[in-house]
Amino acid sequence: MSNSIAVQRVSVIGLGAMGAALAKALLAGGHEVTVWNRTAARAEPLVAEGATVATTSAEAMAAGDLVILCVLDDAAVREHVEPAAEQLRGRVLVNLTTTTPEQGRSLGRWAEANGVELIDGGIMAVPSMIGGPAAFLLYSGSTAAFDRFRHVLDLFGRAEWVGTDYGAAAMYDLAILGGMYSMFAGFQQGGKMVRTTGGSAAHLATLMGPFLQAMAGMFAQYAPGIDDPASYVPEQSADFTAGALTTINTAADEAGTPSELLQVLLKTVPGI
Ligand code: FVH
Repeated sequence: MSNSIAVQRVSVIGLGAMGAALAKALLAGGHEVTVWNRTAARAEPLVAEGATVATTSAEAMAAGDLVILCVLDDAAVREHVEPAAEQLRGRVLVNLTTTTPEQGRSLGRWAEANGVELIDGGIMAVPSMIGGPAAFLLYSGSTAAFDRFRHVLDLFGRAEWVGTDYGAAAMYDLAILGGMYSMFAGFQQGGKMVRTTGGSAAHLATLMGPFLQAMAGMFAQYAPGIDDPASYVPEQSADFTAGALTTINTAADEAGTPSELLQVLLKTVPGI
């Protein structure tokens, strides 16, 4: 390991598929890693790679200057964090568990009341991507803590700071996932439609994929319509968009593959 990067004492609580990948990245980065998991056997492969295992989650928290939580949900986070206020005081807690923004803010209030510096995070990767070039993670909350430990967090994937609102990382995370699920719902609907003409979803995938990639390149052009609608001049009018969606909706009805999704999309056209 390079002398320019200080070795940190990092604890990882939760060794499911994602927590184990995070712990491995920390070990590969040369840090002193303490781990804990509710089902103890899941810690064994990491101990073989050099991690120290703690016998309780509170013991693991006390062992790290940086404490990373990656458990199932907010309820599991609170179950382990609240009784360990003493062990966490003065430490930096990074919660990479998926939660809602309000749950992130509530944990932020708890952290401030208990002398804990909180960074709330969202992981935009699957476990096999951790540490690779395509992974990025969203962080919000304590700027000082983020600046202090950014070099460690960068081991997981590109660290993207989104603001001091403890709920911001979760909001960006869920916004991105919402876009992803909308895209898959559109592909599902399109696949049903082309099959009525003797086509296939497999063929559609080869056409829709590159087209949507090109369309995603236009997000930046559309962003002012949301950030500053008063001064935004759309490339295509609301009437054009509503007309296109009406035609798609009619085609779906004619094909016997009607979709509430298309009707909902029509309702999202501004001014229609
Ligand atoms: N896996 C993924 O692709 C996604 C990518 C985006 C972010 N998510 C979030 O990461 C959190 C953990 O996900 P995971 O993939 O590691 O999930 P599992 O493999 O199912 O492991 C769950 C771990 O949580 C532990 N756990 C559950 N309940 C409790 C509890 N009450 N107390 C302590 N630990 C608990 C569980 O322990 P065990 O079942 O092994 O004893 C696992 O360590 C999650 O928020 C994703 O949304 C991953």
